Amino acid sequence: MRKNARPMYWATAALILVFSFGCDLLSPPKEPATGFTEFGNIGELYESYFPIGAAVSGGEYGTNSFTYYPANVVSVFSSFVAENCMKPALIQPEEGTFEWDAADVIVDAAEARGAVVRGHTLVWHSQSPAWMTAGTKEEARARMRAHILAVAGRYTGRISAWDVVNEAVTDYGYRTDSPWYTVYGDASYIQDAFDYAYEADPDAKLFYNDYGVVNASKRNTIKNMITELRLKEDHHLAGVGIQAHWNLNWPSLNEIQATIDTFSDMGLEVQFTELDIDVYGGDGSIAEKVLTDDLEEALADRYGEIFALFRQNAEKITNVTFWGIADDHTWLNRFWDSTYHNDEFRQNYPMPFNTNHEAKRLYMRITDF
Ligand code: 9MR
Repeated sequence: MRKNARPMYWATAALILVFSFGCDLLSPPKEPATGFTEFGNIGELYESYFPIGAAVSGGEYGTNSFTYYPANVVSVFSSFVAENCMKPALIQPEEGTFEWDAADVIVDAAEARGAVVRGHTLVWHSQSPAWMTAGTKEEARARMRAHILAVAGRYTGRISAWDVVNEAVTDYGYRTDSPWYTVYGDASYIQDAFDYAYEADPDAKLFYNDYGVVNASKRNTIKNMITELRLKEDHHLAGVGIQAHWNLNWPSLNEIQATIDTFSDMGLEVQFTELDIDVYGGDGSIAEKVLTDDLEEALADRYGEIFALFRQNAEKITNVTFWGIADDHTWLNRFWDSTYHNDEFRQNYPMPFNTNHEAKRLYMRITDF
């Protein structure tokens, strides 16, 4: 038995070796094959078109994008926006208690780089503390004014554009279940928000920001809201922020063009404020993907056609911002089927940099024109 044990051992070991080597060859790479460590500065390359921005963290939830990402990655952006820390629930969690640190980090870091800052957001139905809209309309109204004067007032002259009101409509009309709509009893809170933002910072461009704007019904609803509330004529509206949470197939370039033209024809600026391409199209039933060569190429084609369209419309577009920097930090890793899955993770690939913080092929494509 002992004599036979040795050949048996080697045969098994050899088999294991061959098997695992073969598996290595067959299994997909853990990281994309195409990570570019040298890349052009997209902010500079687009300087004559529009600023190129990224949503960042300033230390809230433990991450400061300016120290977390390599310096050569962060420095390609010419515009920054707070992904979370300027939202009402984070910046004024309790009445009169302001958490400025993370927001200050972002504004200071952006200025030190000569980048502009978008402010996001002053009035929203989500991430809004309950105390702010409690009680009577006049109480809520006074709190809204105090909030906007404090937040927009702190950064007067330092914010290029404020998302004054975020997501106030559905596809067909006002979002009547927003706590702001509820406590006011109508949509006039939107007018107040713009008036207070102008009072706080008359130099900032004041924006209405929303998702799904490329859908004809939502686009028309927003157009009707702007007209009905006389936001441009009487309340200092400068432009519409199109969030651009899109995917590989939707929306069509025609829909994007029609959306740009709709608001530009109203005399408004257009900004693409939260751009990302979801490779799952929001479908939770699709198994986690690997960033293969084909997927890199599909993303590069998609971003390539979108940025070509943006460049063609440069006179109407005044900012294009990615909703993040790299694939390791994106809300889309936890969002599918229209729901946040805080305890689950599915790697998505919407950002210009990969999880190793190398430029993806899409980055090379949109900087090659
Ligand atoms: O990316 C943000 C995520 O980290 C937050 O958990 C989430 C809370 O609602 O908000 C995300 O940002 C949203 C933005 O503020 C408004 N448009 C939709 C964005 C993605 O949900």
